[in-house]
Amino acid sequence: MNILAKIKTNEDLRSLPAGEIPALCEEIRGFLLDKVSRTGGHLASNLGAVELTVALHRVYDPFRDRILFDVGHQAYVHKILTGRMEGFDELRRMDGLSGFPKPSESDADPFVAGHASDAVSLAMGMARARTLTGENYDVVAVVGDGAMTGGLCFEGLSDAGGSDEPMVVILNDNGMSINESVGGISSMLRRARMKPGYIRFKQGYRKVIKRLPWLYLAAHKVKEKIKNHLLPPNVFDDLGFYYIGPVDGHDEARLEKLLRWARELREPVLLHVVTVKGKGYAPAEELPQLYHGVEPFDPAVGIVNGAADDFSACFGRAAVRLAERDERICAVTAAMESGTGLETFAARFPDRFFELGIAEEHAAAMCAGMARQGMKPVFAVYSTFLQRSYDMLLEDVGLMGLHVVFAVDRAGIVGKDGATHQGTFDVAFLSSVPGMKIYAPASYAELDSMLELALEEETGPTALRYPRGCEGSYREDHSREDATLLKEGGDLTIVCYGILTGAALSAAELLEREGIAADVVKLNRILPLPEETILQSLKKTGKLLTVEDVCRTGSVGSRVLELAAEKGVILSRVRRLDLGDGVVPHGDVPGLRHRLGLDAEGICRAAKELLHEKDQA
Ligand SMILES: Cc1ncc(C[n+]2csc(CCOP(=O)(O)OP(=O)(O)O)c2C)c(N)n1
Repeated sequence: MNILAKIKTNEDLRSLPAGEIPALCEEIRGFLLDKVSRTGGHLASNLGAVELTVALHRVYDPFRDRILFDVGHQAYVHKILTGRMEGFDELRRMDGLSGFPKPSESDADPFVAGHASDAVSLAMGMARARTLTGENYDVVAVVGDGAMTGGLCFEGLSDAGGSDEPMVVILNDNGMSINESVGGISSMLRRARMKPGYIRFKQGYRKVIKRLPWLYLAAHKVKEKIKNHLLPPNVFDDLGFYYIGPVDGHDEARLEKLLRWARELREPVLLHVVTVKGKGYAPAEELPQLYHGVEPFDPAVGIVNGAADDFSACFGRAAVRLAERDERICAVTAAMESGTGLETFAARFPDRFFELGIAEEHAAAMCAGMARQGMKPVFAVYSTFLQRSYDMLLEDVGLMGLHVVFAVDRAGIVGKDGATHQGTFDVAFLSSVPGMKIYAPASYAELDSMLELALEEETGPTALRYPRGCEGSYREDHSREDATLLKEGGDLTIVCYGILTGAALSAAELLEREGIAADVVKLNRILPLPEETILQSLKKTGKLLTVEDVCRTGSVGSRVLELAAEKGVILSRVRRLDLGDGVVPHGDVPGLRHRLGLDAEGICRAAKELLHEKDQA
């Protein structure tokens, strides 16, 4: 680490002799592999973006200029080069360095990032602000070919291309999203990458033009004609961008030159950079999807794939089982095929599997179209990314009362990806969709049979929310009841659902040892609320403790309070254990639950506090 250790400031990096840059890039790769293999994190994307990020930091000043990494999972090198190298020992750990850009961590991070396809819009806003205030800084958006499959990205590109705002969009094209990039945009990029005739022409052209710069303007028009002839129509040109590329994204010196040129053009420029995801670590180059996001592993051995069973895998199995007997069942994903456990479904029913790219809005609307024509679509999607589909949930699915099933994976606290990825808002927004039903499986058995219920017995929009990872101590199956009184006691009512059921039961046992008897009411379905079971218990105890891993607004706890008020059930004491405003930082899931009081100990403590409070009634 001789060179990297010397880079303390952006000035140090800029003044490094060009001859030392390849060695610096190798050191950065070594550092990334060493650290990320210990902590876990996004590996392959960062290995592929080393030269690009170094070039960006030699051309731009990350503290003055605004460099926006789309998604932001590929910003590790940016963190290393902006004074956060030391933090990598605690990457993604509680109170440690975030795995995504975070302005509270550094002024070099202009925005909280984590959801795809927004960087061009953000950059456009910043470019306009610059024009309006007359300030002087450059704006750059780095967007992967995966992120470019998102509709929002094209809204931004359309606006930017039609404006005269100087800005540079760098398309980091590695042919991969988490899995292979899909759709027409990715085919277009593939064709652009594969046009050697044009690249050869451009190389020759560049040599000539270098010697005769006065020829540039006249030659540019001719070049555009030749380019249009040799290349298929380029959507970026058509949108109004000055398109440069495709170029080798691992040739740092060349990237620097092109970035300087792009900056000087003072118009919207799209620089198309071709990189290799996982570059420099053979196993990651070979299987970039496996090394996209990793748990700790031994780099000498590589990832040994002994994936543990989890809710996603269980969902995938159930979907296959049900699709075997009903040809109308289709599975839909927005770029999360492996994450949502749909690999077997995709292989078994290729005609009924639809991977749409990072296109959650399209996915929800597309499912509505399918359902309208008699199919049974299941959209498997992470809770946090389903936020993108809210309007389609309301308009296209809800108002039409269509039978679309939403398999809402990663609901609740997801852990190390942090605030942008926590699934804390789904209960609130799903509850406002007309006609929506929400199931909350707490075990694999419940997920399996609730998916069956959702597909075979429900009719309108139906969601199942389940967490990241494995089932806990609760393994039962009460899917056929709306709510279940799991434990009986007269002192207070604990209302729980989903993965926190185990903790609520353990808390009730801890309370029992102290002579406190709690009713534990488990909701198997949280929308509509199973009113009868809840009211029965509340009438008996008059004291309510709700336990859930969602934001308070629109929570089950809030709805239970409304229910009690409407039905005239007087509660003397109330406590809602939840995630407040829904913003939960990164960290390991058990650690976060402990800190937030959502483990057995915390629930027990809350129950005791509740019982010792003065009566409200
Ligand atoms: C709205 C949204 N949907 C899904 C994701 C999950 N996701 C994170 S990275 C990624 C792939 C991004 O691919 P690309 O932009 O090409 O970057 P690469 O990792 O290939 O460098 C996906 C689908 C997300 N972050 N945001």
